Amino acid sequence: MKTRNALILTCTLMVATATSASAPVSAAPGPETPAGNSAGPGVGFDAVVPAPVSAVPTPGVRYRITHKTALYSDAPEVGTQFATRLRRSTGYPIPIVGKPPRDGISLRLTGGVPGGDEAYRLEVTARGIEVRANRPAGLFNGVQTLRQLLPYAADSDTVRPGPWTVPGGRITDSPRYPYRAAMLDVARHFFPVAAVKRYIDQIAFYKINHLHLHLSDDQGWRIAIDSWPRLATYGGSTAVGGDPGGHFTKADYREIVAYAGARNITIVPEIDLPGHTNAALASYAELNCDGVAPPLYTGIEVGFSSLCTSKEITYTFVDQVLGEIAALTPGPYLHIGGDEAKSTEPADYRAFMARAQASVAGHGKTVVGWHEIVQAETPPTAVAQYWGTTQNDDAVANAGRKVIMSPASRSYLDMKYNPQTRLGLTWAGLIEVKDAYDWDPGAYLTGLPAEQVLGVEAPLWSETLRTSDDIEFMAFPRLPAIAELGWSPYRTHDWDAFKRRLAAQGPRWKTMGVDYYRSTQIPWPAGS
Ligand code: TNX
Repeated sequence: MKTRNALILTCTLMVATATSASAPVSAAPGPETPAGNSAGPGVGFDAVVPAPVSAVPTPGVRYRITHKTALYSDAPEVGTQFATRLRRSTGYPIPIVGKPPRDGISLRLTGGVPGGDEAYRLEVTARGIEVRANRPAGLFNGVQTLRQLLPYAADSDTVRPGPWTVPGGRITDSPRYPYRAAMLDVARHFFPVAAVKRYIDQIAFYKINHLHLHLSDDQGWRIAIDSWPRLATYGGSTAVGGDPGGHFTKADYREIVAYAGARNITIVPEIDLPGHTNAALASYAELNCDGVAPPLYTGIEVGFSSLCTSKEITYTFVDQVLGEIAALTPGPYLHIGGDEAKSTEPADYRAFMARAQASVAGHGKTVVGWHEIVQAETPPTAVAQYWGTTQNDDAVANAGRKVIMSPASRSYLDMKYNPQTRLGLTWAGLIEVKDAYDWDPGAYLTGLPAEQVLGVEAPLWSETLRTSDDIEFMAFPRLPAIAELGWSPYRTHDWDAFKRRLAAQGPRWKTMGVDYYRSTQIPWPAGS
């Protein structure tokens, strides 16, 4: 069988340069650790990912979280999450109090922080820690930074000895782009709610603020649709390789949306149209031009399926499905795929996409589509997601539409790191950490005006992935690289600095049980 691997063979072999581990460091910061700005190795102001806009340590100053430390928050959800986390690892009570404490942590919506809803200011003095923001999203982001200033053990699920020291200083921070996303393909293999929540926790730590869920494909339909129930019950019954299928009930989906929302993440649901639809075509014979339902599909070939663009029932189907998804989704975007419609004639593709986009608008949402969508007429608000392997695509660059940058040869988390990587594909090349990091989304696509870039996304396709361990191994450490491209000002872009900051994440992932790829490009601390 021809697979994607055979489709694009230009795969540059990156030779991973072995970097010797830096000075041995211990994961147990304490008074013996070097004095100055750091509460311990890898937890200083110079170890935060994504790099903040400005971080100024106060030499010699530190705050210590103790059994007396209390927490105040103007955003109850953000405060509760952080206090819960601290209680688990420190064993301290960390009471939530009604006004900013004298000795403690204050998360305050004071306004006046430059940089918008997601911006924050963080100040650590000997007396306490204060995060200020305009909106809860900013406080959430500030807390993620604060977590990286704490000793590694602070993210443990069990009580650890401490001490719980935070280096003194001030951080002022806000994002480069409003859209910073990860994508999870739950169609090729299904991942249950718990696995999606686990990934949400992991990506939120790096200030990712959108999770694109690829909910339907040839191999499976993963969301219950009341008006077309067989999509989920039959179309969702299998997966790649004959592995078990599954689908989200509407209650499951709402649970994911709420969980994500509490972590500053907007869900972007994708129903891939008009290709990548075998699961739907298998579920309902009337969606096929010949009226015959094909069998369910468990291979990884692409481009063979298409909805029947000449049948009116197809548009009823599309409108009802998108209507139900829109009703479940508080975020502004509906992703309608549009990629690799190799079995749809170009004219039919354009006509179909025009109507599908009208449906999206009719349900009050903004269209996102893979970049092929620019071949159809799009409303001015439509967003194209670039997934090409080159830096040249005039049709996308000149479309006058916002673009999400997810170039496959840089940001596809399902590409292997090296020829030996046990998971993943290679059609877009091998992607080592440096390849994932070392590009500029604002200047990557030739001719695309910088202001047209809405942000970045790191898609994770799941043809070869079955478990959370698999997800984590492919996403870490590349996801934080893409997250940094989305958040940090480009003037902070520096591979040598990044790899040191990234190295400091290793012990955190180890503490959290995240199964990451120990790239030889990164000087991981000993023992991580
Ligand atoms: C391309 S990128 C696809 C997916 C595959 C992926 C595998 C895009 C829009 N389509 O259907 O899962 O490659 O890497």
